[in-house]
Amino acid sequence: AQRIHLVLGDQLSHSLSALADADPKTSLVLMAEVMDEATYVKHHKKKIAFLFSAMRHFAEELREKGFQVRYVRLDDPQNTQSLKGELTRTLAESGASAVITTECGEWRLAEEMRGWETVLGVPVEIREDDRFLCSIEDFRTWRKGRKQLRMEYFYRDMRRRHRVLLEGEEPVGGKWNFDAENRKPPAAGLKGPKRISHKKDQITKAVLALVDERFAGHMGSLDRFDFAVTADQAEMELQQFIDEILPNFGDYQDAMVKGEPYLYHSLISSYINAGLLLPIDVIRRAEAAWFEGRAPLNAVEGFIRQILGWREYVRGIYWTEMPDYAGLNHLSASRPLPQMYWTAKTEMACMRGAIGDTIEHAYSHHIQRLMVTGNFAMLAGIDPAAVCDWYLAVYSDAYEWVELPNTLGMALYGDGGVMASKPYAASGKYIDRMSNFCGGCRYDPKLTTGPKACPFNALYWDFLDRNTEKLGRNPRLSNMYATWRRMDPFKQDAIRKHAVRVLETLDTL
Ligand code: FAD
Ligand code: DLZ
Ligand code: SF4
Repeated sequence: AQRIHLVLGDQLSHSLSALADADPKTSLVLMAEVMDEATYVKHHKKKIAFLFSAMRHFAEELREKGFQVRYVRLDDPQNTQSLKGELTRTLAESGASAVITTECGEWRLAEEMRGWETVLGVPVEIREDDRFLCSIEDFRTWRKGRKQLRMEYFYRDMRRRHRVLLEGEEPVGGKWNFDAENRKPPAAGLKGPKRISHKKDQITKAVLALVDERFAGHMGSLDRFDFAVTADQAEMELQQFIDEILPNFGDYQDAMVKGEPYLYHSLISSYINAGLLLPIDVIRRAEAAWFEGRAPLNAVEGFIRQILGWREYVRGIYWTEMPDYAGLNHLSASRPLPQMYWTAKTEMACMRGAIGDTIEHAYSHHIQRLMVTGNFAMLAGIDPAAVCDWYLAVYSDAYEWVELPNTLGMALYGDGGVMASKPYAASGKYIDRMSNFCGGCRYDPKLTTGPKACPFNALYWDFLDRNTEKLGRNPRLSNMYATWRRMDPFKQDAIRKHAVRVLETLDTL
């Protein structure tokens, strides 16, 4: 072979730029399962199993298309366990004289890649990842000169640029954003539809055995493994979503129900992020469902906004803010991550539910990530680096380009307002309104102090009080600060004291 085309674990798309000119005669496609990538954080077992199985299936598909593929398994005795090591070995054994790849999703690896040409001694071409709908350069241009970055304006530009849900130059339905119609609390007895569980083939079974053996100390169990591991299977899930689930997506986007990890969410983030589905295809399918009258606009617009808006926006923020972004800690939070994040052992029913889903499925839906585990970490002043490492490890869709802005910026306000115009801080009252967790909880969302008080409540006021200097002038918090200031000083004092007790006993809540 003359050229090596390196395909990473989250680049499993046949249209990948690194494969654009791959030629069965002169190209060698390299894919490698390596400990470096599997352990830079302790990824959830299901995340590793999903990726390894999807990688092995993708390699098979490439072989069927006639490509030469060198696929290095984790337990291959020759495996150097690093991407650089595997490239070095492959170059030496194949005599190839160039490497081609697609830009990767994390700064740490992108930095390393910039040095590969020197280390490997051959040209290394790093191509743009054109599966995204906004290039990093376009995002840089978009944000230039803007004092405040807001997703909404970026999203409108993306709608126009890709001509999505437009009538001439205007948004269909007369509004760009139907978010106000996407905040229904769950109706009593709300249950999500039954999801597809894919049959495990020999490849998946072998991967599950490997992961079970090699990653025993990582979070999660492999007992039930339902993931799609090929583009065809991911397509089945997308089809089910568009036909049966999307019509309700809008209404229940922010709802939380005990024992219902998925509700009306799409579960496609792991597939889009790994390359099994392309964002533009997903968007067009949802758009068609509206044009054909199969789903209401608040659902379709809300869903498209997540993918064409938020997903591209956070990626742009990541690459234009890194590397400093990862070290930001605007609220100087420094407490260690409570043990409950690893065990789900807590009497707080909402935390037990959200973390329990995470341990079981390597998934928890957006509002649980943001308003339960994220909100709690922010209110309790947990060290953002520890929180970000947790999110990066435990979700099957987590790569730093998407995890970091969502966690540090959106959930923790650790970037001081680059991502969000105010902290997404909320007390137990919000969780009580949007979920049915509180009914089965040892704590009471209506109480702020005393042994039965919901820990979110005192922490909420204490968080505002503690951070007055940094947050007190934010106009979007002025009502809350006014309420706090009007409160009887004895009550304020009792709340502060209760918050201290909560913070001292985080591991026993
Ligand atoms: P749906 O609710 O069905 O949404 C549809 C799609 O929109 C998703 O598949 C995803 O591709 C996209 N999307 C929705 N919200 C976001 C968002 N905020 N940012 C980027 N894309 C979005 N998403 C990840 O893909 N990887 C992560 O590591 C990740 N970490 C997060 C950490 C925190 C603290 C928070 C608050 C959110 C995080 N998200 C992350 C965003 C979001 O929670 C997930 O994309 C979503 O829960 C995935 O489930 P779904 O496919 O069922 O999504
Ligand atoms: C997440 C992950 C894991 C667990 N394992 C591998 C691997 O063995 N080989 C590989 O090429 N990629 C893996 N990945 C995905 C990479 O970590 C991902 O490509 C980078 O973090 C950049 O996004
Ligand atoms: Fe969560 Fe508080 Fe409700 Fe318990 S009472 S479920 S801790 S919000």
